[in-house]
Amino acid sequence: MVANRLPVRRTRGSGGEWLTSPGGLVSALSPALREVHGSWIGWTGVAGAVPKPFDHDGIRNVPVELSAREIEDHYEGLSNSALWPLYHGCLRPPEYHRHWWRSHVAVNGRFAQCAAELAPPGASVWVQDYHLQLVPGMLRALRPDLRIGFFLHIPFPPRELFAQLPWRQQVLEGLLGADLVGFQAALGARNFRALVERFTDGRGERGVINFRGREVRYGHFPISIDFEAFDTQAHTDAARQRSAEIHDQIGDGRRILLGVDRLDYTKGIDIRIRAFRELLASGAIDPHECILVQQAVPSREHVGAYQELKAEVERQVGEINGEFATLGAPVVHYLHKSLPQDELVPLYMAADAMLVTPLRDGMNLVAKEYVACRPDERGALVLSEFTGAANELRQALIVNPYDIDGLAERIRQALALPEVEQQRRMRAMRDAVRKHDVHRWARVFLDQLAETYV
Ligand code: GDG
Repeated sequence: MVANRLPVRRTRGSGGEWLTSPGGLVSALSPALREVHGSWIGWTGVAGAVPKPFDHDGIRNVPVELSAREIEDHYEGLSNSALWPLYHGCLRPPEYHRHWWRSHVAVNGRFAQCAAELAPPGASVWVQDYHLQLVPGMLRALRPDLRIGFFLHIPFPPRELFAQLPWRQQVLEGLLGADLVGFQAALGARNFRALVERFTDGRGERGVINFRGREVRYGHFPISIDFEAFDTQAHTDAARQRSAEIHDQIGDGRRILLGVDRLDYTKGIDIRIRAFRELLASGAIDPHECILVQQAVPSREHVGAYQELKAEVERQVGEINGEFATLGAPVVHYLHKSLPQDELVPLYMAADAMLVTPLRDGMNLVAKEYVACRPDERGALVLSEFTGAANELRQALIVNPYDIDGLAERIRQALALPEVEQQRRMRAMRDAVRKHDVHRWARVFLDQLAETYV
């Protein structure tokens, strides 16, 4: 496995102990990796010298070093200020700097070199996400014997946007080094084929691209969550009790709207708060009867666009509470921190309506986690049509988040949804996620990779 981050974090500084990171990717891929005594190559998240490879929880962790300069240029720069906004529909103007690109090439080269040295003959290597799109091509050049998979977790943009990337050909050729390239949605896969045909000498048929005498398969593999794990946790007494406590803390009978996101401009947090404010202002929602809890995990705090978003969201929260709160009873509870998993699950369980309103999102796991945490078959999901999850969770209240009136109306509907209707929709969505969980996602991708001809 080759990913930007290792599947472990250090508790405190460089002397702390390693803990497995929470998250679907780690829990989906770890069992398969353990079985074959595989290695996970990734960055530790801090600058400078890295520890030697070490075993943790049955997996060999192989840290890759990034200097402080490379974190600025490759990670915060090229990855998160060029590729991230470009791939998310240019919600912020991408910036292109040649020194960022040089650093990006160097870092991708280091990951590829590390994989080339480590992989046994004929092994399968699975590369993850937009930070490492050059790795498949580089690795193929070093180790033509390997079977290489690549999965992109974010949307793959259409030609009119991707074409602006000064290094479009290098990126496409990097991806074409893989035997199998996976996307979250069919649209991304179609964009990939069209771009390959426009900017490289690759030629496609359905699901296969012929590139310089090799066959590169591509397709969509919508990622999912560990349904069982969330569902099991939601059945525990501790989670039920905590969920009841949250209701008590918030006040008698008040309904809870919930948002859970990384604090990212793709997630539509500001739009959601604006729609909520309009509902309060028009009197459609009574501030004594309903509150919004917005959990916002700090993210990419050194990138300017993220600092601006944080300031804007905090301004909005201040304004709305200033206007509609009463002593001891805010209308928006804003948490800017990462909550432990055993706090997140009760929050999902307590929410009368979950607001998932990204302007663009590869999948959105939060939407799937919410339904997995509702064995009571209660609650309503308001879901942006611009998420990958909307392709599967058809019984959500689907919304165009750019339409503020439409969004406000959907929130109102969610709060008014009759119990039988909540149950009908929730049951169908839970079935969908239960069937297509993250284990199945990994299995389908790896099976298809195993069938590719090397
Ligand atoms: C990228 C793509 C794609 C959130 N707050 C807390 C917390 N979280 C966890 C959630 C969820 C994860 O973070 C967020 O996942 P998303 O899918 O919603 O979004 P991205 O971070 O943007 O992920 C996305 C995903 O990759 C996978 O391919 O779906 O489209 O953008 O799991 O639960 N977890 C804890 N405390 C929090 O406060 N423990």
